[in-house]
Order: sequence, then structure tokens, then C-alpha cells
Amino acid sequence: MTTPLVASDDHLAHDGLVELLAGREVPCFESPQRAIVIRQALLATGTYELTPPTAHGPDPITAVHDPEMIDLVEHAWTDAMAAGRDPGRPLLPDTFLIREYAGRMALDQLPPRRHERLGAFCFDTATPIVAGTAAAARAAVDIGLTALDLVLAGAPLAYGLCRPPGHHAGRNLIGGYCFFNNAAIVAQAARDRGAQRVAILDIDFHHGNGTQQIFWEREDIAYVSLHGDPAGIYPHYSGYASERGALEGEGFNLNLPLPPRTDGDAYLAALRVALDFIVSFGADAPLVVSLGFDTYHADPICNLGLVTDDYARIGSAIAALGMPAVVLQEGGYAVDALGANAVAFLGALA
Ligand code: OKP
Ligand code: ZN
Repeated sequence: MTTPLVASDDHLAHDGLVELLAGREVPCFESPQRAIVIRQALLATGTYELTPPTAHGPDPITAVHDPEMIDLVEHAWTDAMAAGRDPGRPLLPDTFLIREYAGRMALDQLPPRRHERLGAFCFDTATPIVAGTAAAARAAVDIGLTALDLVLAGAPLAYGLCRPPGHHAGRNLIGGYCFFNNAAIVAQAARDRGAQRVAILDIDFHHGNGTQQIFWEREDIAYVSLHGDPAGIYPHYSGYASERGALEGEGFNLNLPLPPRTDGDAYLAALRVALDFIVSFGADAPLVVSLGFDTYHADPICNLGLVTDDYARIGSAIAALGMPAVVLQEGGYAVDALGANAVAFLGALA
């Protein structure tokens, strides 16, 4: 049996060129080549069926993100071009509207031109916008939603090759290479199509601060994440084990921070805790997996110690839940290893 590999070429035009990392301008780690090599490696196995996304329109995005944030993603580039900015350079924010800027003042006006508001909706300097960004972000959402369609129609597993990734994007916030939160949109869509309880398992190396924020007060959508300890790791301000959700959502958020150089055995032990949490939650929807390969030992911006075989072990452990799964690509920057790691993980999960 073949597994649907939902992908399109719309991501190719989202090439951010540079990010600011520790005060230096460096080439974007989040590159089109990442998705190209994953797609090639999966198709070469002969066990995946390349499936184009179908358009799902704006409503599933509006169900998760605020209108002004969507408007920013859609129009920052065109406003910048209308204002005469260099089309050969990406847009990056340089002036951030952090909470302390306002203090006790009620600041309720934003600059009319969307590219001049970037710092009110973005939390880092690693999330460049170029001409193809909005279309790529929309396509990534459609890829996720199409993967959900296929699983709801009976496929045990569908893989959405989303690019840009999504798990750092909050209700009102872009950042961490993310614009629309693909996994959150898919989880909410599953809910809107009749499921009562949806679980999101995030195995990207980084804490999915955006997904956690979006569902923080929700008891119907549980979020569990394994990630590098935020005490020393991006996104720095969330991901601690003490963050458990609030109000109705209290107890439905689980963070499992991991120390540097965590190996496969220790990772699998933490994953067991995550999977037990998912079992006791009792989802009646497909499991939504935010998948990152930046837990790999040779990832250029991360510090865990997984090897390719570990991804097969992780895939098998998740498969043992017996849940249908919608797997969505997040990070992973060791480009030469992405194909083998994707083949190992998805092959074991299938
Ligand atoms: C996106 B995803 C580390 C800087 C990190 C942004 C990383 C975004 C990761 N010193 N810069 O979760 O893989
Ligand atoms: Zn990551």
C-alpha cells in the first residue's frame, strides 16, 4: 500500500535568502532544497503517491489566526514593493512592539503600510518575507488540510510536505521561519469536521510555542512536545515542563524538555511519556504530528544526538498507538540527511 505524499512546488518561491543569527547575516537554514530532497527520497522508494493539494480557502486559516496577522502575511511584500523597496532583498523586522514598549499606555494604532508593522507581529529576525512567501504559506496550509482529508477518508497515514513550517506561528504572530501554523490549522479543522478531541504530537527539536499559545486554554485540543531545553535553546521563552495550560486547558499541554546530546534511548523514553499522555487523552481524530528532523545529531543549529535508525524507532513507537496520523513537516536542516531520515520515520510509521 502507498502513503500519500502531499506536496506542491509553490514553496520554491519562498526563499528567504538571509536571516540574522547572533548578530550575523547568514544564509537561511530553512531553504527550498530541504523539501526537494525529502520529496525525491520518498518517491525513490516507490511507496509514496505524490498528491497535489486542493484549495481549502481562507476559512481554516481564519479559524486559528487573527485577521490582522493574516493581512500582514498577505500584504507585507506588496506594500513594500509599492513603497519602492528593493525586490531583491527580503523583509525582516527591525523594530519590535514588545509588551514593554506600551507599558501601561493604550497603543492602538499601527502604521498603515503592512511592511512597516512587521515588528508588531514577528518575534525574531529569522523569518524573512519575500515575493513568494504568502503563496507558499497558503500552499503549506492546503497541503496539511489535504493530508487531513485523505486520512478522514480512510488512509491510515498521510504526509504533508509543508514548507514553510508552522509550529512557531501564534494566533497573532509569525516567527521561527513560520507564518501560518499548519498543524494548528489542521487540528482545528479536524475539530470543525466533527472530532471532539484532537491530539498534536510535536517532535521537532524546537518547542512549538505557537501551537502551545493557540490551544493554551483548550481542553479539546491537546499539545505535547519533546524539544531542546528552552533554558539554552530557541525559542527561549517557552517550552518548560511547568507550562501545563490554563483554565479549561489546564493539564492539556505537556512539555518534555531534553538536555543537549540526548540519544535515541533517552529520546524514546521521553516519547513513551508523550504517547501515554496521548492515550489517556483519548482522541477521536487522527493524530497530528509536527515532524522535525532537527533532532538529528548533525543538524547545524540544534544539539540532540539522534541517528537515522532512531527515526524508525520513533515511527514504530507512534505507529503502536494504532491511530491514523496526519504528519506535517516542520524543521530539519541537515539537508544531506533529510531524505534518509524521512524514509526511516515514515516507513516505520506506515
Ligand atoms: C524552526 B523549526 C538558534 C537560532 C534559531 C530560528 C530557528 C527556527 C526553527 N541559535 N533560529 O522549529 O525547526
Ligand atoms: Zn525546529
